[in-house]
Amino acid sequence: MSSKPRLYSGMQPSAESLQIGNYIGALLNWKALQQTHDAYFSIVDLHAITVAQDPALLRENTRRTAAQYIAAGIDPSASTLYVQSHVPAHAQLAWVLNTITGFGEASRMTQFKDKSARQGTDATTVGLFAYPTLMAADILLYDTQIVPVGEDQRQHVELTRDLAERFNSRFGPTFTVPEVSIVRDTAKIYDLQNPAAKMSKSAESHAGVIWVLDEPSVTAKKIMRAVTDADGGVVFDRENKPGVSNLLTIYSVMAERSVQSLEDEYAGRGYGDLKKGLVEVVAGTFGPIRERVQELLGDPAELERLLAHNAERAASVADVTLARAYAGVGLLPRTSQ
Ligand code: ATP
Ligand code: LTN
Repeated sequence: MSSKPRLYSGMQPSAESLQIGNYIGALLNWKALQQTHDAYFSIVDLHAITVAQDPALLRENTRRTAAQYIAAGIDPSASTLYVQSHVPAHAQLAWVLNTITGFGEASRMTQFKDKSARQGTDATTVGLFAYPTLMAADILLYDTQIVPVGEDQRQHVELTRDLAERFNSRFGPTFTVPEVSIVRDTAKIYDLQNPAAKMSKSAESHAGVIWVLDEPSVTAKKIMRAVTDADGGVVFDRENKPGVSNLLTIYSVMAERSVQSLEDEYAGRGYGDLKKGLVEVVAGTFGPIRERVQELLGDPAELERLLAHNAERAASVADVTLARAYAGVGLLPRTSQ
């Protein structure tokens, strides 16, 4: 086993393209963490089907999500990047965890409360209710020590800790109790048309969303039309100049430069110049990523071979933990014939 701490995170294959907020808030962070951790990243397709999905699109978005993560710097030979449904142990352990999870406990999950309130009782499935126990299975199967997630997922990781402790005390030491690591200091990116709202894949209008896979001319138009203010000064001031501050944040992360150096460079030059500079920087970063994504998607057999290889690596760890959990609760092992 690697001496690096074990890390686990996941993302849903819920769109054709990632948006720049995913790139800055999640991907860059994972790319850095994979250097210092034994990292497992899964594309959580079983979680995605807890809300209705078009089957052909889900398959395509799963490939595209994998391709974008690889193209953007997740190294599939250093990190175990795989598709959740390729490792059956996830669904198997989730079932066992369902049997030690209280109905009231699961009912208190705020993501479930929000999503089910939005969808109504008829569209709310048992699968959506069990979303957190499947996530707990993801984490516990790999003896995970660290789970980097956004604040919205904290409650799910805390449930995972409770379930691990409960299982261990009832059935003997089986699971590593993971630590949650909230990704705080990564920049939050706002919608270009509405800098009060977080940029998001599921935004109602796409006019203020920068997609990783958009044509550079489309991205350029969106940046040139980004909402700013009447003041004209290129100065970071989140409160009074949210639009300009958001552009400066994106520019600073993408160009690996300080906001101060950008303020100095663009002092007295106006927003048009700042936007043009940002267009170039975004095109410079996303251009090669888009090309690499096209290459990877152009050879689906190779991409699938790579994912299958990583799923095997994941399964060899997950199966050992599952066997321990099955034995713990008293399931009779099937002996070989
Ligand atoms: P959805 O609209 O479907 O909720 P999303 O684009 O908001 O999707 P998620 O799939 O919920 O993003 O999150 C994936 C990862 O990207 C998470 O780690 C999240 O913290 C990060 N992320 C998403 N949007 C932003 C943003 N605007 N700024 C910074 N990080 C973000
Ligand atoms: N629910 C998470 C995705 C996710 C995950 C995980 C994150 C599924 N399984 C295990 C960390 C660890 C989300 O919506 N961001």
